[in-house]
Amino acid sequence: MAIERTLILIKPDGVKRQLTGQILSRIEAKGYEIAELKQVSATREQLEAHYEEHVGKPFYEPLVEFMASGPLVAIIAEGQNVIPGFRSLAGTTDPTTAAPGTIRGDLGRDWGLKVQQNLVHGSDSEESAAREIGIWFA
Ligand code: RTP
Ligand code: MG
Repeated sequence: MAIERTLILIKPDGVKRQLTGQILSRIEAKGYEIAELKQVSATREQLEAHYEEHVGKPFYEPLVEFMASGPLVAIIAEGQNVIPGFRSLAGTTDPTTAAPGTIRGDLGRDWGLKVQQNLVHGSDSEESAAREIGIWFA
């Protein structure tokens, strides 16, 4: 069991819907430590770097536009196995089918919203976490 750091983003839908507090509560209730936290308006450069693995996919442009549509909250969280642990707390990508008990499953809404509006991002590996922390907390 390793103490890890992960990069979490509360996406613009989460901030707009005033779910920041609830999402932070779930992270803290799990026992993860909030090492850094700030609200930011993402630049196009940050988003292009953050989503470089998705360049060219059909959802890339709408995703980058959505992520630039309002402020987001960037967080570095620390804890035992926090990288897979937070992804499990977040739930699967599509909020309409994410399991109950997860952030996306409990709080994600099916109002004809697109799949990109799934409230949170969490790094998917140690390598991604190091890279993404460098983008948002340079
Ligand atoms: P994330 O990176 O945000 O933690 O989410 P994830 O690993 O579950 O999903 P990923 O495959 O990395 O995709 C990144 C984000 O792109 C949007 N997306 N839209 N088919 C689609 O329209 C589609 N697929 C993915 C979501 O916002 C997803 O979180
Ligand atoms: Mg991902």
